[in-house]
Amino acid sequence: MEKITSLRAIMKEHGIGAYVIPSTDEWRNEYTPIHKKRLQWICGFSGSNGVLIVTESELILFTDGRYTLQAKIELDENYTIVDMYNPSGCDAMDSCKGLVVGYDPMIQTLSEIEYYEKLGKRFGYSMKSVEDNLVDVLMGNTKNISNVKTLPLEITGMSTDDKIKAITEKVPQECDFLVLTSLSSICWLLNIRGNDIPYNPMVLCYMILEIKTKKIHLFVNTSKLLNINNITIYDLNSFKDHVKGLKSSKIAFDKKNSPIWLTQNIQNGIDVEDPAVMLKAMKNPVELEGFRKAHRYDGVALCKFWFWFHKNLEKGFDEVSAAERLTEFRRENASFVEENFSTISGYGSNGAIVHYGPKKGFCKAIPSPGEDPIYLVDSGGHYDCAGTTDITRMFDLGGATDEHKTCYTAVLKGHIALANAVFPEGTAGSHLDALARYYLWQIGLDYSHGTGHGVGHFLSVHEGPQGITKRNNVPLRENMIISIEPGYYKEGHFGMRIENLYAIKKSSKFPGFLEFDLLSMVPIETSLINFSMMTQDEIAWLQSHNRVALEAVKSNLTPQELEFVSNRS
Ligand SMILES: [Mn+2]
Repeated sequence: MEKITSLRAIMKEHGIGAYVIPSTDEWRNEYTPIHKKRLQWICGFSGSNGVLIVTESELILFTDGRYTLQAKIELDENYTIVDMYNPSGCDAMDSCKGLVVGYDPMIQTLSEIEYYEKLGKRFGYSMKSVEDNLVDVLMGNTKNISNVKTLPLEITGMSTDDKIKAITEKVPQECDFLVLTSLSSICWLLNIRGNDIPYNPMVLCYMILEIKTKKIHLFVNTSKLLNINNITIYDLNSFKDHVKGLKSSKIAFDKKNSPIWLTQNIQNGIDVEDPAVMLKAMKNPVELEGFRKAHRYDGVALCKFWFWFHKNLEKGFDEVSAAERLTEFRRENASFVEENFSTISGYGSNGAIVHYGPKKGFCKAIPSPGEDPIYLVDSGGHYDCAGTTDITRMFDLGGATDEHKTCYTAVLKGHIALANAVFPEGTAGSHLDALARYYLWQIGLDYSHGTGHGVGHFLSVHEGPQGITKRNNVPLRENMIISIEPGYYKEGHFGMRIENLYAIKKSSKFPGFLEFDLLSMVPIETSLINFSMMTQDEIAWLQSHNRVALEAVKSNLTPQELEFVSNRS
């Protein structure tokens, strides 16, 4: 409570009665670097999604259903814990009645502050932008040094010069500058990577581009000289002063996705969609080749893990040690860099928790009596060859019931229906989403997450703008990468999800049409299938899928591993 007491004193100095502390950072990272974990530092809550409102007398933590239980364990009785997605959850803002509520404008976006202000009208408080981050004032020195490396053309397939040229063409002619605040956009554009953030090989930075001269001003804390034309490097902390120094120049920036500070401080702003987003979503041939290579490497690791899992069932292990073993198999490949999210290793009822992350000491032993005999593993890796993978498979521990098989088969049929789809150019993910759900719907089942997401090239595993969801209206285009991952979750029992990544390519059958091209190289378990539910075409798809995947990995498997995987698929 000492930290909270000190914070309240600083709040008073700044003339605010409440302060907003989100779990995310200035770049909206889901995985925040350690020195940006302000929420955890101030109160001890370690969940990846939360907002703490500190008033003079109260402490209110908003989080989602994944973390409410964890919050109760990590926080004491002084905290009120609120489920942020519960419709009545915002009633807790009544505690701010009559107060001035401060926030850090580099962390919050315009739409978030508009939402707080809307609630403020209802609950009688007002919002105030506070330039200094008050938690940073207490934490002291929070400067990090970025280890920046540049990627060669053999991996990126496009030089920074060419990328800069391509994006400047997308910025309105009258603009003098373009300000970029998205890490994945900047890292892609400059062909740089780093290790500031867990799971995402990016560097903490901002960028200002002079449109006419194509001069690059990069704000990053590094002592390295970067071999990039036209670049000047500045201290990360000087970004705001530089923007202010541009005064009446015409400055393009993505208003919706940038810190609200830019909207508040740029006099002559022009709202543009971040021009790098669409360009980086459509992979070039070199990037696609990197993806294919990474998927072959990753398939080997998954197949070895699959064999290991079954061979060690008798001895037993747990969800965490299984996830660790999978990482070791990935690490056997010299090109493996790191995982791109924390492995979801869920056995039985834990498989039904969509974002489950096992913790040592709290996870299930495998096998355990009374558990449903299904194991779900969703994981992915970054490889510096370079590519990014994301895959979900289920393993059968033996003794699956008709219900398990019916659900697994419905999920698989949905996956196949979508993966097999041929669709006209201009089709968006929202048009295709129902294909993956159709067979589940016909037996009264569904899943509450999206069906597919874009994937970054050695950046972030979740990348827009495309997606296969009920709401995503971005047309799917050739050379985009997307996941297909329908699932079904029976709370308290089991979870099912079959996920592959695909590249989108021109249809081989019809001009003007597109189709999916398989990237993932991991056979699909067949022992959980109810074959009487499958059509001949579906069986043919599955056989071809498993044959292609096995062919890609077999030379790197031992005879025992190969025999095992062949028998299971
Ligand atoms: Mn995924």
